[in-house]
Amino acid sequence: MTDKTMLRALKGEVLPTPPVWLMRQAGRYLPEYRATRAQAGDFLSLCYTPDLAAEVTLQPIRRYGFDAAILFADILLLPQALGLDLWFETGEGPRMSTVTSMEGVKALKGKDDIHDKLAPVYETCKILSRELPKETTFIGFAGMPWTVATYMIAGRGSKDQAAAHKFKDTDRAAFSALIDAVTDATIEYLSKQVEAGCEVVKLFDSWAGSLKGQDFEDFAVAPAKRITAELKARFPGLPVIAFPREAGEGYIGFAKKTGADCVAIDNSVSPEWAAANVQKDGCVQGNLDPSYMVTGGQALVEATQKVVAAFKNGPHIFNLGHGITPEADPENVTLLMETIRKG
Ligand code: 1CP
Repeated sequence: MTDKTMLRALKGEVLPTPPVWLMRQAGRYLPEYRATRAQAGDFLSLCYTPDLAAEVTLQPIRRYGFDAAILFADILLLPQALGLDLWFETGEGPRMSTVTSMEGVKALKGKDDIHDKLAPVYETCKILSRELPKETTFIGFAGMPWTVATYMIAGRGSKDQAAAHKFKDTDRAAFSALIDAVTDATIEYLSKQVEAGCEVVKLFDSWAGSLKGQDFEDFAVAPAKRITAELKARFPGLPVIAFPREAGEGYIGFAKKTGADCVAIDNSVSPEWAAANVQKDGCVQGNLDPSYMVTGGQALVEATQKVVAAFKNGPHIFNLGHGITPEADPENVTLLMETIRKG
């Protein structure tokens, strides 16, 4: 049996204190992150410079002793490797060239032609698998096809994913071909991360909540199932965490339907609801509201205790319901860790 608490929870063990890490734990709320990002020059250079990407991955582990580290990269590197242009507008967010037709899908690179561009990411994985503390679990990740496709279709982030819904509803064949192309490439990308030392993979479907009914089954559940099955065939025993964010009722049965070992839960549902409806099938991760990391105080302590208590009878990995924000106070993360670890 491993002494890595996160791997134990993923195997279904109920631990006296849940393992903990935070989405976006390497990020702008940390002064040391801002310094390394300045050294890199810009965000994409940081992602593609293995020594610096490894350094920012390690920073929150050194500061807080989280039980897991997540590879520093971004879900949008994969579409870039598939041939799209990607850049970040200062203060606004990602921008990329778009795919809006079958011709556009056909013009993408093949699933086996992505690795030259992504080689620095695999190098970051190799550095981290050597340098992480022995008790720290190393998580690789990718965006899920629907979420990645929303950026490829709109060329940017959007609140309602309207452009992607329009493409899906007007040219289902081309849209499905795009989802298949991203699914195939994601399997190859994650396989290389695992070969380079990642011990767990997390599938981020940040915009799954806008898929309803059969669309949720076809474009959130089915790709997660295919990616999970193929990775587990290649790497028997590899734990997979799925995060169909804001899926609501869609969280129910998601692990069984996809084969994922753990379902990450956002904070739009209560931990009590998630314990009763999702944790009954296995490990869950979540789901403190990230805003407590900004506001702190006794409210943070009580909300944290409430999450820990709600999930204490089953396998649980403590996390936020979404990424920690740049406005978070690093001291509040210290308070969070003290609250969880003193039990
Ligand atoms: O200015 C900066 O330093 C860039 C901010 C930033 C960071 C720190 C971006 C831009 N990406 C990242 C790293 C990142 N992104 C990680 C690794 C680090 C960690 O978790 O500690 C991961 C796992 C992601 C995943 C990611 N990127 C998602 C899925 C998770 C989620 O937050 O929902 C998404 C949707 C993205 C796209 C993206 N990248 C960056 C931004 C600002 C965005 C969101 C754009 C939008 O709102 O649509």
